[in-house]
Amino acid sequence: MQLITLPLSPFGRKAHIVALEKGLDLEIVAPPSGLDPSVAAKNPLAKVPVLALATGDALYDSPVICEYFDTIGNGALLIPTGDERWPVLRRMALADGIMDAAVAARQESIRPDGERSQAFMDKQRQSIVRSVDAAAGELQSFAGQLRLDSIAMAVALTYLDVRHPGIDWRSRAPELDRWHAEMEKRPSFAATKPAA
Ligand SMILES: N[C@@H](CCC(=O)N[C@@H](CS)C(=O)NCC(=O)O)C(=O)O
Repeated sequence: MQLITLPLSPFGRKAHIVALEKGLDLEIVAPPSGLDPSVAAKNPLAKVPVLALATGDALYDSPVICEYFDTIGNGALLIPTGDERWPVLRRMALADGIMDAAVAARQESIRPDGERSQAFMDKQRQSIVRSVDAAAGELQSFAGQLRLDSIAMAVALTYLDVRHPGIDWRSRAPELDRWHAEMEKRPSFAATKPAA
């Protein structure tokens, strides 16, 4: 299996961490950009990550890839079954939403002068801050167990550090900060740490 992703993509990192936690062998392939034809040929949305399967089929987007890894991999389920499933998926959506807003704000910030919208970037930043506060408010619900929600949230916070160092989420949420620091020590996180 090949995971086609970009080095700083938080969605790709989340999927890669899930594969490592589930003991799966994965080849990481980095296209020159998300718009590379090699990506669009497998995912018409032209976004990474894309999982290229040995059958020639491809899977996207990252929640689908993560659930696939959870299904075929070893060890405890990262997406539980039964009633516990839904809050885990909701919190993963919260973390993915932080990533979406952070990626959108970053892309807007590098548009040429005159084309950039401060209002758009402010809206994304407000969404990020509100969502970090919400995550901090329910930290006890996901801190205790390694699941898809905790993996996604830790990845989202690291992506903020890399792309939005001006968003001081740590002083807003010191307990989230302590938990995040422990998550980043896991071998799967250390092996996928984005270069600053
Ligand atoms: N919902 C998608 C989001 C993927 C996404 O936004 N990927 C970004 C990189 S972090 C991308 O490929 N952007 C390329 C583009 O928008 O042109 C997922 O979870 O996989």
